[in-house]
Amino acid sequence: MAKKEFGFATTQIHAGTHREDNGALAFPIYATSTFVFDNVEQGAARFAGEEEGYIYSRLGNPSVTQVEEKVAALEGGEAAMATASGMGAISAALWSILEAGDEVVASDTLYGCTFALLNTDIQKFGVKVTFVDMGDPENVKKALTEKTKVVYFETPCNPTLKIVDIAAVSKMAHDCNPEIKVVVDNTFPSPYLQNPLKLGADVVVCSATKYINGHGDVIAGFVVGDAEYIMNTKMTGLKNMTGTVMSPFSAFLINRGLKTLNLRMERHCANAMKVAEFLHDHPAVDKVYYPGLPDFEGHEIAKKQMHNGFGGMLAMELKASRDEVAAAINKLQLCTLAVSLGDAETLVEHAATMTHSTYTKEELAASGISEGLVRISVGLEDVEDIIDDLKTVLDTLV
Ligand code: 3LM
Repeated sequence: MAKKEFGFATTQIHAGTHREDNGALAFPIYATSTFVFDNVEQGAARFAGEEEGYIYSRLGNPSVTQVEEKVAALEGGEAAMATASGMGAISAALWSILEAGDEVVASDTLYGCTFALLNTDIQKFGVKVTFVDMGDPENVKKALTEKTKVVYFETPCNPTLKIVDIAAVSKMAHDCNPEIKVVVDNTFPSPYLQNPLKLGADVVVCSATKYINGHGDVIAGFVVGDAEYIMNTKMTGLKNMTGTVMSPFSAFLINRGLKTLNLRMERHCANAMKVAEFLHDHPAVDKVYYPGLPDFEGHEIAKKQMHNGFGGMLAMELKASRDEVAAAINKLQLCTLAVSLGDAETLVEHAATMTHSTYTKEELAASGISEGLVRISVGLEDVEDIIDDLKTVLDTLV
């Protein structure tokens, strides 16, 4: 693409595009595991890093490079690394920074598998993790030590939508030690709504399974950061430690999905705001978690750092027992009972027994994830139809 800096919509369509010799408009799927060398000298030069060019698709593939360049441009990072899943991105990002004896300060409210990785699996290798409520940045300050290498959080958090002040936490971490990597999971907002790197964070990780792809047909992830960190993470975290590379077919689908990211996010945000307002006023609903509601804790910070809207994710607590909640959501007709998020379809799930079943009862309570919390990924359907479906079910609880 030309050097001029384009707007978001132009970037999501054109960044990373290298027209191939045959002129195909859609970027091809390079379904190949390996690449042919002209001679032994060329192969050796590529392995030695003395000549640019592809070697083997675990180390790089043109279809994958293309979406890496696109996502780096959308997040405002120097470089990106594509992975086979969001968890692949998170684990590769962390494995390549941490070693035994290091410490992580992590948010207490995280996607369930990320929590499991930090709460159990990574600790087997001698890494200490301290979980804090990052709704108050002062808690981060108190937890930092000279051994802290990573500060890790999501914002809005999964599933309570708690907001963490990216600029404040990044400054606190870097004031303590400029070498600390502040790693932010940007899955919920997507790069259209929030760019943590521009707010002081060092690394963005995300599940591209969600809004980035947007069509519920891919599992994928990205890590974005400065060129040196991404090169190191590719060479260690991805190539050697996890091997969780993105397939060329997933890259093709993600490239296609990304071309409409801003349009989809605008509709997700508009629909979610209307659903949140409806739920807020419904007598069966005890509490609505949506950063766009003026009475939501964290609304002012969300307004500051989510520059294009408050996203498509919300959660609610009902004035009903856990069993009544389950019976009610079983009756939904249009809204679909499924985990995951960011798809065209509205998806509803019960966090405590599904996405966050990796938390014990006590850990759920400590993180403010109530047993009755129902999470909704508001889709792209006509919002009146989504609200009608929810109303029919909620009215039975009044
Ligand atoms: C979910 N979340 O329904 P993959 N970071 C965040 C996420 O929400 C997720 C990941 C990383 C859900 C998946 S639960 C079995 C389904 C904030 C995933 C991990 O590896 O691409 O699934 O991303 O909340």
